[in-house]
Amino acid sequence: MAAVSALALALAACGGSDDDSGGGGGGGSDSYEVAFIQGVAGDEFYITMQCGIEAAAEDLGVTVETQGAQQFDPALQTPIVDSVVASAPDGLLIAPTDVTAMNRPLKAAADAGITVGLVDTTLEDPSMAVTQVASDNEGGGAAAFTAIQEANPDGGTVLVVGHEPGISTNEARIKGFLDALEADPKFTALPTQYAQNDPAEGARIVTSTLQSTPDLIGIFGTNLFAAEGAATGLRQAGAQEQVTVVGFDAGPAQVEALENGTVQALIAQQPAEIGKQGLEQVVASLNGEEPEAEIQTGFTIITKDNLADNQDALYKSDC
Ligand code: T6T
Repeated sequence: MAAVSALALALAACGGSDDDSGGGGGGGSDSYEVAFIQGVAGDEFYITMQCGIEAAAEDLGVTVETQGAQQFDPALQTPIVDSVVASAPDGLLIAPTDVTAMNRPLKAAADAGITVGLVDTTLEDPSMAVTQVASDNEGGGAAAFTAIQEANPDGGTVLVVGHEPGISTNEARIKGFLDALEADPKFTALPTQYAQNDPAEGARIVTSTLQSTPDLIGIFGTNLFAAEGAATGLRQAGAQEQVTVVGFDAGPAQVEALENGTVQALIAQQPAEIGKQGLEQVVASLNGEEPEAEIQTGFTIITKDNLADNQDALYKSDC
């Protein structure tokens, strides 16, 4: 497997505002109750975010309760939002699972007087939220292409395995990747396919693509489940030597795939920081301060070679 070059190995604290000075921590937050609704339960990205939120809540003297549906599905997330609205917390932090379908329930939350903050994902109309905190998703997609490009200077055919249409991060990462790819005529992208957040579907997509496109040289998995599935499919097809895989996120299964050489680079987000800053901004707003409307956090490109130095960037399975 061609190695990812030193340039691609560089830490990419891209676009990241590490400035956490804007708000929160003010007095009077002792009695605030904030609900955190994950995009999906059991996903190490959101577990790590929960850890960041809980640590910040302790510092701020805020009570936080976390919930998440069993699947990324607005039909499952909506009743959770509705029940949170009925319980009338002061604030709500949420990673909405669909850019359109989650608008109505979140508008209802804001109309009920709940201070809403968006973490990770966004909406078509996020105007009901006082703050949005997310990674530089387009930048991460572009960095994923650069890693594949540098490992394959002669170019070739690549596949994007997306997580799910309708989730804002899916669209942004694919856009960043394809915009960068279009600038290099040596590369061609196959039509994007979607793992639907199911690693088994990601694996199936990759094994069938390798049959129809045996000269495939690169795969971009846009989230934890897509990347995990891509790595499994590649192993099943015995094509690890031929294909460079770059995946968003850095959960334990992905780190294992990096260690065993199936995956060449991971774009690790900063979920704990996203959660912490989201909570700080919601509390700032509750305290009558002006919250930051948009905060973009950075990412780290992790490879086998720099893994030991980047243990802090890996996601957690529990706090
Ligand atoms: O990649 C993260 C998150 O940023 C995205 O919105 C959905 O998938 C993850 O939770 C990883 O599974």
